[in-house]
Parts: sequence; structure tokens; C-alpha cells
Amino acid sequence: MLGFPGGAKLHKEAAFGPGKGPIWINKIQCNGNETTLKDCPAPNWGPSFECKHSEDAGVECYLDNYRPEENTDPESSTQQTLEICGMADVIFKPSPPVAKVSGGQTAAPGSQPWTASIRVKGTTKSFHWCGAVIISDRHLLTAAHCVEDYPKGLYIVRVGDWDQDVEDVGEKEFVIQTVNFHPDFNIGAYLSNDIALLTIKRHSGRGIVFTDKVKPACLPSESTIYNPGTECTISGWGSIGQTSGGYARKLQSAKVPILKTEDCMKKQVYGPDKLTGGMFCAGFLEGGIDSCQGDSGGPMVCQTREKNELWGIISWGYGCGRPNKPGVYTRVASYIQWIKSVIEG
Ligand code: 4AZ
Repeated sequence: MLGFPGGAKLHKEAAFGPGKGPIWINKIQCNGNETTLKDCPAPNWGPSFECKHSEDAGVECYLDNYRPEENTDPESSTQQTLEICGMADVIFKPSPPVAKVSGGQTAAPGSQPWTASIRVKGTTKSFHWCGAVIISDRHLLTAAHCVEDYPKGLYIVRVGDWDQDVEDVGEKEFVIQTVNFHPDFNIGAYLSNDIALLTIKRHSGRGIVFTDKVKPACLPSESTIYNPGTECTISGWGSIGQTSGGYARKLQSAKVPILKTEDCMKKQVYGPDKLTGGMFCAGFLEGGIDSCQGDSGGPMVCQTREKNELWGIISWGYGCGRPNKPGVYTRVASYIQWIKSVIEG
């Protein structure tokens, strides 16, 4: 916060104008009490060629509680797994909507028991980084782009969480044993095949123990038809406002409809070249409810005959909740054979 006591606001995409010279850091997450950027957990210092100056980040720091008005303009497997996957004990209970660009709501605890978080270890504590989805007692799926920046030893997988700032009952952390990237990740189109399978290390001889707050999601069948208009649930601790860099403290969830790929490939949306067969779009072309930064890697589950199946993994989008820029998801049904082959070794 550069010594300013009133908090900070993050601005993306060169809001203060593009910089010049080498780009030294790609992803960084600071606590706010560091004295230099170098103290923030981000080991990959060095010129980064993946970013453009049009993506430069800016931070606005506040004196005391002075804040300019928030901009609310939307423009700005095992047998056990098979039996219990996809069943939440708590029915999603809508609460009054609050003003958030992502448009989601705080999820009822236990309503998304498959939603896990990937955290990055800092010097004194860990930080939320991405979402992930439990699919068995040893395995989670996430977005490949979520686990490419750091060595696997710097990540922690947390299951059973709801309020990130307190230790919830039944919350557990695991170390990652292996990260399996999809072999065709980022081949061809940017973020193509954005899926990775994590195997966690057993903790005191046990994998993930399933409880009312911790359960796997079911995998869809390979032949699942992604019908436009199907309403599915996304969840995560990602950013809840386009203008706020802060992540949600409590798990958020929202319902979004699957969009026609044809509509998503229109030139005013993403055009024909950005979407591959392993992707699909969901959300609202008029803008509003959407996944956002920090949600990626997390689940989109769709209800089929009383079960929740993992149809999508939150992957990318231009901004959050912008008109004609819906969320893009990894199409899990296209990767069932790969997932099974990795799990079965
Ligand atoms: C992200 O940066 C991200 N609106 C995830 C999802 C969306 C945009 C960005 C979709 O992780």
C-alpha cells in the first residue's frame, strides 16, 4: 500500500496507460504489509514475454477511508466416488442480492462441497490463487493455467472451506504430489485444453475424507450434450467486482446458462478463432453475472437427475460481466478419456 493506510484498488489492462521496458512480473499476490514488491509471493521474477503493456496493472492507494465512488457500470474414480459424487446436503438458499459485478451470492455452506481452492504459500500465510474441483479422494481438476506459474511445492489445496479468513469445521489442506497438465494445453489457441489433474499427497495415511461439507463432483459422460440454455452453477472465491482487486472472503455461487457456441464465435463476442472444441461459453451476452479472476480452475456443475455433474472448469474471459464477453469454460466431457487414463495410471 506504499504506506497509505486506507486500502487499495486494483486497476487492470493499463488503466493508467501502458508502461515501457521489460515486464518484470506476471502474477503477484501481496498481503499489503510488505515493504517492497519483492516481499510478495511471486518467485518468477524476470522479464516476462507472455504479457503485453496493454495488460499493465495499476494500484490506487487510499488515504484513510476516502474512496471515489465504486463504478458499478458493467462495462467497466473409485466405487465410493461414484456413489456419493454430486450430492450436496444443503440446498442452495438464495439470499438477497448485493451489488456485485459478478452478480453472484454467498453460497450456503456445504452447497458446493466439491469446490476447493488452490492457495500459494507466502512467507507467513497462504493466499487464495485459483479454484479446483474434487473428483475423488486423491484427485482434483483445475485449469492448467492455474498451476503453471509456480513449482508444485508452493501450492496448497484446501477442501471444505467456506470463509477463507477463519478455519471452518472440516476444512483441510493437502500438499500436491503430482500435477498432470493436459498434453495439448496452450497448443494452437491460447488457453486451449486448459485442464490439469492434481493428485494430492495422503495426510496421516488418508486422502480427502468425504463429509457433509466435502464431496466429489460427478464426471459427465463423454456423450453429454451441452444444450444452450441449460442453467449451471459456478462457484469460487474470485473477485466480486470488476473494479475491486479483492477476492471474496466467503464462497460465492451463481447460475449461468450455457450459450450457443455459434453465438459466442460471433465477431462482436470472441470471434471464430479464440474458441476451440474443448471450450464453451456460458453467461449473459447482455453482461452481469459471470465468473471472474480467481475463480478459474473452479467448477461449473450442472444438475442431471438429482446429481451434480462437472460440465465445465472456469477458464477465461475478457474482464468479468461485460456485455458480449461471457465466461469461457473448459468442456470437461471432452477430456473424460484423458482424466481416466491419468487416474488409472
Ligand atoms: C481469470 O482471470 C478469469 N469472466 C476467469 C474467468 C473470467 C475472466 C477472467 C470470465 O481467472
